[in-house]
Amino acid sequence: MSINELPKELSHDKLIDIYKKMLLIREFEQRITKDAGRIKSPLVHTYTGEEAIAVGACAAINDDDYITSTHRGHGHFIAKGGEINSLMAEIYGKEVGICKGRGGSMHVADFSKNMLGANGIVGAGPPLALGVALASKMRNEGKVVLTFFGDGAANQGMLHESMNLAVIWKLPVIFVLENNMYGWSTSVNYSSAIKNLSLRAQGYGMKGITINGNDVIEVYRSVKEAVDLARKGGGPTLIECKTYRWQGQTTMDPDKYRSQEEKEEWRKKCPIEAFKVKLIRGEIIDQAIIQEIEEDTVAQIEFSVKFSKKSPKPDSSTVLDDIYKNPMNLGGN
Ligand SMILES: Cc1ncc(C[n+]2csc(CCOP(=O)(O)OP(=O)(O)O)c2C)c(N)n1
Ligand SMILES: [Mg+2]
Repeated sequence: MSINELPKELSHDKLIDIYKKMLLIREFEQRITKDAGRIKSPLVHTYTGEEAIAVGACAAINDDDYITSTHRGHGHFIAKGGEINSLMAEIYGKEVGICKGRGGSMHVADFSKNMLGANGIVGAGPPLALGVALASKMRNEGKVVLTFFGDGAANQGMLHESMNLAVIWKLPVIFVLENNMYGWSTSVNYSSAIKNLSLRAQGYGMKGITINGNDVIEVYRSVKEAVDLARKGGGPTLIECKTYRWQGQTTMDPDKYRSQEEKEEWRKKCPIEAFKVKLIRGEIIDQAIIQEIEEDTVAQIEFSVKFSKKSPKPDSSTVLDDIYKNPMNLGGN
């Protein structure tokens, strides 16, 4: 494999940044998994095994473009440039968390990065993305919106209403379907009669493609093409990324509904290992750089854990802050 197989427009530094972000997501979540019993945030969903999708997709957009996330949102947050101390502190429920410890794992958002939020309601991201894309179009801002959602969400009515409206209004939305083969314990083979969910785009007159979601470069290239089309006023694209979640649905899930063979088969298709091989063959990194990146990643995460543990919880007197405009007068305006 030669460097030509890596996109020419991606600089040496950008390729390393992609690798670092994938590794940061992986190590961040493995660290949370270790502490799962002590973390107060209810239902922590890890993105382990799916890192190439968020990182590849976010590499194809600008800092001022938008994303909407899912209940499995840490990877999207980090991929969009979110800072890990405030993410970790949020998951630990601390005042210095990105949402002041009120949101927890399933509701992380960073408006300063145009990361518009994880979402506990399956399928709720796409309609929000639609509104943001409509605003961008009406203001002539030229910004695009990536909306991530799962194979389970692919069966939600609001996703289909969103896809239809996005096409007829030619909105700059890219629908990024993370098909990890399961919606909780339900196999996609049971919940859908078609093999490739991207086929559904045809019903709305939209381009739809199915790609290898474990290949960060394939994700980048596909999203880039869709983004270029959307910026030119060509409307939305549906990109189905086939992948697999390595852990249970949540860190509390005993995960008895999937066979050991299936899990092992997918672990062999690790997106980070696959990209590492490409980078080594392309002479972008070597063993010394890999070790340096790994050590730095672990150090960043350990710092974020220490920072989170020693930071104070929100004061109980602030429990109604940011919920009601006037907490002492609930009936007022
Ligand atoms: C509207 C709604 N229905 C059901 C749930 C419960 N629920 C949480 S995650 C999940 C599975 C979602 O599967 P998928 O969209 O494939 O995303 P994945 O978890 O695989 O990333 C379900 C059913 C929910 N949170 N919201
Ligand atoms: Mg799924």
